[in-house]
Amino acid sequence: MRKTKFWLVLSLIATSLSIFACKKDSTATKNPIPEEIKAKASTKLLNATTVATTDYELIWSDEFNSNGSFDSTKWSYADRGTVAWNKYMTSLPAYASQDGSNLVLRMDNAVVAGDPVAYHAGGVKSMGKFSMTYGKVEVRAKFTQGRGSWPAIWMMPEPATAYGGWPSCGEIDIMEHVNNESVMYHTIHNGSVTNANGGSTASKSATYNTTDYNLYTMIWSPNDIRFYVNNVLQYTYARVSGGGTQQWPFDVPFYLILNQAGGAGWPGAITNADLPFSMQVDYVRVYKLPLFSNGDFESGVIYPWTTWGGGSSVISTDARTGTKCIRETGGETSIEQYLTGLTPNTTYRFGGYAKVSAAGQSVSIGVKNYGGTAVNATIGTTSYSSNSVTFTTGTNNTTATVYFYKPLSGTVYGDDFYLEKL
Ligand SMILES: [Ca+2]
Ligand SMILES: [Ca+2]
Repeated sequence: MRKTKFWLVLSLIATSLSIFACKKDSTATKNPIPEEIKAKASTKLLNATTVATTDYELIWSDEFNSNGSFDSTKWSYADRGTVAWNKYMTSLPAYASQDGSNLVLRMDNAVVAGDPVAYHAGGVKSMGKFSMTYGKVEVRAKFTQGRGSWPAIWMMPEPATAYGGWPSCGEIDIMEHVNNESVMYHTIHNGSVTNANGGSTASKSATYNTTDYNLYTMIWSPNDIRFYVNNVLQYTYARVSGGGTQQWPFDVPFYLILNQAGGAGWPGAITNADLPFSMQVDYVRVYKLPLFSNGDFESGVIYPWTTWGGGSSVISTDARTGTKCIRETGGETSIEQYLTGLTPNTTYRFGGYAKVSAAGQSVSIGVKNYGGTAVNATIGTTSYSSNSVTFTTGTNNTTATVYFYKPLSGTVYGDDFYLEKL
């Protein structure tokens, strides 16, 4: 579906003039499952009645630690097509197989009897077997460089045309790399950012470790899509209020594609001396978003809360616990967190701790858009005290918005917000 990215050709020419060493490393390193995955049962329980709402829960993964064919319950071959990325795809097992530690996707110019194309490349997709809306995707992978190479880790919608043909349907490119560049790319495609040549204005390059594995992470929430390399945030593509599905077609299921490609489109022609190309994928892990997170602000950022009024910041004084809290100052100010994955017809409690800077001020803890009338509770103490609201989701409601709202002037502080399923 992707088209030639002419917009980058000039920079690619410039890059290719300074040719980096072509890497042909293929040594696999087994990566153990981290303790955080093994112990995904939450250690963050606030009390006996609190559900594990603050952790990412692993919902789908492939560690690729077998030998031979990939797991056909999770993947199928990426089909050969007529566009740049898929014109050399093959279903020959030698181009997409496991080596005991990795999924290995290869590309070379070997002669294949009965299939006289110049190159063969391997790729897999989870279409029809796994797709997701919102969550976190982690892919640990390494790949060779080479003139004409184009490995990619990306996602497409399922069904494909929920919002029309490409690019209106949307595309999430978690990682793409071309040729011998020292950077890889995170890119969003949709009807707003993709131009007639197939290039996108929503694209960001990031350096990566060119000689080893890197961890590519994408966190997709109803508010934005965030891309990380080795746990460092590199690019955020935000939903624009009122932007419609042309700007945000990202509220339907998307499936995963892992492929080695090349020889057409963005990277241009292959230099055969640089073959074979390969990508080794150590694992793919997919998590659902926490119901609620960053209630203690120890992350140092407001995300995934959103703000309005402009007077909100995470500060390193006045914390109730830990070292950080949220401060709201100036006029009318609020932070909100959009919750997804709630259970319909279920009662929850949202609460937290707050204090105001002077007697007579107040701040509200509340919930709205859950299928019932908005509810809130106020705090007006000059030292931290708690309050909470309970709400019961509607028959068809799985979302809600919780907030911490200051209606007037003055300064207030909040910390240790929590969500409980009652
Ligand atoms: Ca592995
Ligand atoms: Ca705190």
